[in-house]
Amino acid sequence: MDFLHNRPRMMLSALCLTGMAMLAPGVPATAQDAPLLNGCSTYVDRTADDADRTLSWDYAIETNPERCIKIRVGQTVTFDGDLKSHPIDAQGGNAANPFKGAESSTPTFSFDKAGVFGFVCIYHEEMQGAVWVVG
Ligand SMILES: [Cu+2]
Repeated sequence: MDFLHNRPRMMLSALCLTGMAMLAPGVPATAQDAPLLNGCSTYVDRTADDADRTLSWDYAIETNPERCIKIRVGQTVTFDGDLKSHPIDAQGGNAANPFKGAESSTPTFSFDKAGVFGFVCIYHEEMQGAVWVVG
């Protein structure tokens, strides 16, 4: 009888341990699953300190794998191209998108929060992509 009485408590302990493992401290969800945004599902990894984080910003970006780029918090992405002909704006993803309202003001964007941030050319919707920022 005592054995049966103790069983629910043992099961509860097992559930608690499972829950703690799932919360894995220090690993944000964004570091695990590539986000789907603006046709991006796989991302070129440019998280290394010496990686090239400059995109050729012209019509060819439509088929350039670099339009889906993965970086780390604190890194920047530079758009090398004619920002007057191809002004940049935000398109989807997490809030506080650095591309929001950018237009042709700056070619270099800083990312100080983890998440995914979509971008698009205001004149050509096929020019779009996403920056996946991991912690
Ligand atoms: Cu354009």
